[in-house]
Amino acid sequence: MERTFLAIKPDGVQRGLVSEIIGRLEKKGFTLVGLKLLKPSRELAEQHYDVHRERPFFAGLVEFITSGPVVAMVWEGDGVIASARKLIGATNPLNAEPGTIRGDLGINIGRNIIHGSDAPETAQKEVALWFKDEELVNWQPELTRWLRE
Ligand code: D4T
Repeated sequence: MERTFLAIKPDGVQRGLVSEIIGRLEKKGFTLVGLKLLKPSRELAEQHYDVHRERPFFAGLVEFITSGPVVAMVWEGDGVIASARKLIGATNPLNAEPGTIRGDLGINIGRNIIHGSDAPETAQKEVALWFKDEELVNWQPELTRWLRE
């Protein structure tokens, strides 16, 4: 079953948006299989954003992500990687469609509330970076037959 890594960034946690965001994913029908609150180390943040190392916003991004609590999550379901990206919306919240998390709840690219893996390879890498195997729970919601034909 497909899995993705999602993280509510410090702005989302500070603004009290954790339940709103988790609620949207639950209501969509995806399954939460990993969840923890942490203040990421600089090393973890730099590894997570390694592809952006040479970009001008890298230092600020690492500073921001390490500044406060992050809710790190793994969600499971058919097509969850692409679907979660759609639920999240465009990187710049001002360009994100209404109805998406960033479109409804944000106004600034440096405070865009949530991260979501963008492809199967990154999802696999990010799940392994943020979670140990034993921190993930294999379970089947009882309502699966009401969600999937
Ligand atoms: P993440 O990775 O946080 O889910 O965001 P996206 O996948 O939507 O966007 P991204 O990787 O291009 O950017 C990562 C992260 O950097 C911040 N950012 C980005 C920023 O502060 N200034 C910028 O100009 C850009 C492009 C926002 C998200």
